[in-house]
Amino acid sequence: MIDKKIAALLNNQINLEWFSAYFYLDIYGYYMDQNLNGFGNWFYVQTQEERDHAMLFTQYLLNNNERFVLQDVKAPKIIFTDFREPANAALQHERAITKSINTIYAAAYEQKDFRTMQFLDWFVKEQGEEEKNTEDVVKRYDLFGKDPKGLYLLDSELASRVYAP
Ligand code: OFO
Repeated sequence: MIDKKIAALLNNQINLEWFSAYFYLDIYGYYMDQNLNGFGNWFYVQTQEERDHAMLFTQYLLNNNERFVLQDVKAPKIIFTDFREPANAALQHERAITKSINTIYAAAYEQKDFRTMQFLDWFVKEQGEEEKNTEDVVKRYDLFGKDPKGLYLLDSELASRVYAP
């Protein structure tokens, strides 16, 4: 049995994960429209991963006899004016998601809800990886992206990312 407050936080996280998927799908659209298909691919994979995260939260709630309640997913509203902005916005977004996961973790810790803490351990690690990977894209763009050849090579590199559930 999960504490109601923790169940509500977990339920809210479903929405945040779907929003993350929407957000990255929007970024995918931006880069594809700019013919940066490698960047697009990188964010398409990211979209798929966020959808998977949402599903993990639904499953966890169901496995613990909690019916999840879906909420409206906000439409991403950012207008991007250069190639760096979407990647940097993604990095800021990942940092905010890390905070949200930490908030649930802290609530579970307070309740001695070790099961939820163990479930969230995977997300704690995942957020560390996602922040690092997204930051790498921003840093590599800063290093190579201003030069057309560098941008082409970076885009080609990002094209090789594969979805590996
Ligand atoms: Fe769901 O991991 Fe990123 O946000």
